[in-house]
Amino acid sequence: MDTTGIPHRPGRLPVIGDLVGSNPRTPVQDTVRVGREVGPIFTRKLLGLEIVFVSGVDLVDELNDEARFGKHVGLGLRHLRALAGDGLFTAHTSEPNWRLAHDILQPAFRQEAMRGYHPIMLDAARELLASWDAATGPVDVAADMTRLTLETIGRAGFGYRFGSFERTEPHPFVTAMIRALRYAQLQNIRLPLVKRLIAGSARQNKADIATMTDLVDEVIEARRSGGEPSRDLLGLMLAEGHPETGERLDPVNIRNQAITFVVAGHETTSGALSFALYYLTRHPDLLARARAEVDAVWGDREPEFGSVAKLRYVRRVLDEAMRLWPTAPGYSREAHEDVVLGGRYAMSAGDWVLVPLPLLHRDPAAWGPDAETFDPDRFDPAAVRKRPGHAYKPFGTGERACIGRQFALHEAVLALGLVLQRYDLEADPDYRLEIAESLTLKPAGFTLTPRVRALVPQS
Ligand code: MNH
Repeated sequence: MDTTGIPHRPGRLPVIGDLVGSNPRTPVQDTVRVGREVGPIFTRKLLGLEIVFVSGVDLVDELNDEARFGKHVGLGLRHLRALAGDGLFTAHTSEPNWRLAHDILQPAFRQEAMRGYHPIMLDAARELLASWDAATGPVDVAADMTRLTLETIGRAGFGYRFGSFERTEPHPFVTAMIRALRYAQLQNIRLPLVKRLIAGSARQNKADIATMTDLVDEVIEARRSGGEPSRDLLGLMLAEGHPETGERLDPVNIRNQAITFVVAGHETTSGALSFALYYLTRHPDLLARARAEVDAVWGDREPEFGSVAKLRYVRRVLDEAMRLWPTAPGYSREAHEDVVLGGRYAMSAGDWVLVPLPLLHRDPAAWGPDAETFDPDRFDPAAVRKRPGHAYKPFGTGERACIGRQFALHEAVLALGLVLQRYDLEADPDYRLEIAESLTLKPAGFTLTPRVRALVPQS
């Protein structure tokens, strides 16, 4: 798009653009730094690639208008198509398979469907608790939350156990997935050095994708040939047609969806849990309040389905953690037609911009002067009503918003509640938040020492 008149950081150089001061390992955090200086709309130019970022709540409100804009599959997503094809996350809205799969899978993600996943989620959470019970020292929080969420989506989606808590080395699928995701991300970096690196690992990438598709194909085949029929995601995809037309998903698309759900369905939730635990241990008063709620609502019992949504404060803690560090840190919007954004910035049909969520979520216009402080009370219903609706979008927007939102929230509130119910948590007071960026964000090197509480109150 025509970027004249859109601010950028001072000191842009010919050819390399804003490359000085940007780190390929921390693109999101770099963008946050730049946006604080020159937002609410700005560009960053890295070598030949100039990206427009829109982070102010009023402009984002316009971008979220589904009549004029829609999801853009570009940048972070385009190269993931090698892995996830026309799966829901990476499909173009114009591909018929997007709506077909969306309509077939939607029922599996309604709030009511969570009742069926609840015992499976509990089962995975019990493994986390068992491993923390046995821990004799600090545990790596992000690693263990990732074990938990991977087990949850594997079982709830496909009846498959990755065995994350029994392994010291990650499951081969996970190793392949992490490498393939990194490979896809590197494709966006135009440095000659990086290009050579990618060229050198093309064969490995092919093998990694094969590792993933082979496992998925095996699981599907086992189910097809006489496995127990089940109403999990896989069962639904194999058995159900479109609610109106009866049309079915084709086998390649089912495979793409399976890979999509594993990839999209665990790292984000894991990061959200990890950031929530980080902030709670930094704010003992808030931790005490969250735990008091768990004790009051659950007592010492294992929670049944209906009692999870009753943890209102625990939910707000997660909401607030995802405000400061939205673990899926952005989404892209593409103009359907020629438009003028904010009365000033001309976009032609097909032009696209990126919404960096950590900046939107800290826009003082919506969040006030103390936007950087962690305060779950921002998500009291009364406070929410006072804010513009588009100030908080951790699950994206419109028809392409996250289909797994209810799933993630049920899983995360359940897990955080169980951890608070069972443990006193000791954090390293010297730990300084460091954020690892891949497709998602996570606190790096954050450990906790969990100790089973002396007395879990009866209720
Ligand atoms: Mn999820 C899309 C964030 C958990 C499956 N997810 C999105 C988008 C965001 C997002 C943002 C929109 C991206 C875009 O516009 O390009 N998702 C999250 C977060 C969590 C999360 C922050 C946890 C916290 N997501 C989950 C879980 C699942 C899942 C759990 C599956 C079980 N997400 C998806 C799928 C899509 C998606 C599938 C694509 C939906 C579509 O476009 O139709």
